[in-house]
Amino acid sequence: MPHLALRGVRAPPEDTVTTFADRIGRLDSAGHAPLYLQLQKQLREAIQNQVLSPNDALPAERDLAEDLGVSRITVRKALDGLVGEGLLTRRQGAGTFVAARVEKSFSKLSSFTEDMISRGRVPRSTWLSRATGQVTPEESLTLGLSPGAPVYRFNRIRFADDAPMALEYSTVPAFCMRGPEAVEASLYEALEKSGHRPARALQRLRAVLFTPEQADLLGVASRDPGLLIERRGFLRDGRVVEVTQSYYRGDAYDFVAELNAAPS
Ligand code: 16G
Repeated sequence: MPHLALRGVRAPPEDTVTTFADRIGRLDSAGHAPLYLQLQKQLREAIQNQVLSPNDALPAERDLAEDLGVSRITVRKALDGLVGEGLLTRRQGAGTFVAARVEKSFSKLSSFTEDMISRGRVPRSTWLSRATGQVTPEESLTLGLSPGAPVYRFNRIRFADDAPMALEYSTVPAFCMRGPEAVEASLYEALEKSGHRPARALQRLRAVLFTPEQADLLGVASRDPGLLIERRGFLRDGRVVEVTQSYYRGDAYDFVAELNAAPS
């Protein structure tokens, strides 16, 4: 007798059906934090712990709201914030996805290490050099130091999950830390420990073509496009604590910024 059942097409048993809310964790409607902030936290953690992977689609806002038992406005507000941070991306007509390229907020004063960890990536660096030096006449203006003042220089290749992402050349005044060895995995961690993490920064972004030497270090082709961001970080009292030139791979990074219309 022919076997008529369709093989492999079987509804999963009731208790194995997991909704999106089960994957990211439910919200606590009795909790103190506003629901949109709770949702942002759950999504951030899901991305960081790789429960959600790059390019994963989020359910439609309406479905997500229903699944979580919150309003669509709450969902919209939570997602807007994470799009602004660069963790999620919206594709016209297709929905909201976990960002695959590194979408970095242009207005957030975060470190490379923090940026990668928040995306579930493992940051690492190799040293090109880590040395004590003196301010050049040209640098003295940007750093606000007298020519000849001692500085530390940190030149690194920055990796995420073993993929080279950026070249970084940082100079910090010597008053910021006890010596160049104070910086191990993260410059900002070292600055934070000594109470000199920048509280404000100015950034300039420019398109560049990688030189043969830079391309070699990053494992890309010579004259491939890159983004040069120069960051000048300041303490609250106005002293400059960092001048860094970061050369990011153009094929791996998007810089995003949220803009608000001036109040009328
Ligand atoms: C980021 C910063 C860079 C800073 C570095 C510290 C931009 C454009 N640049 O790459 O200025 O020096 O982080 O990272 O965001 P670390 O603490 O991981 O060493």
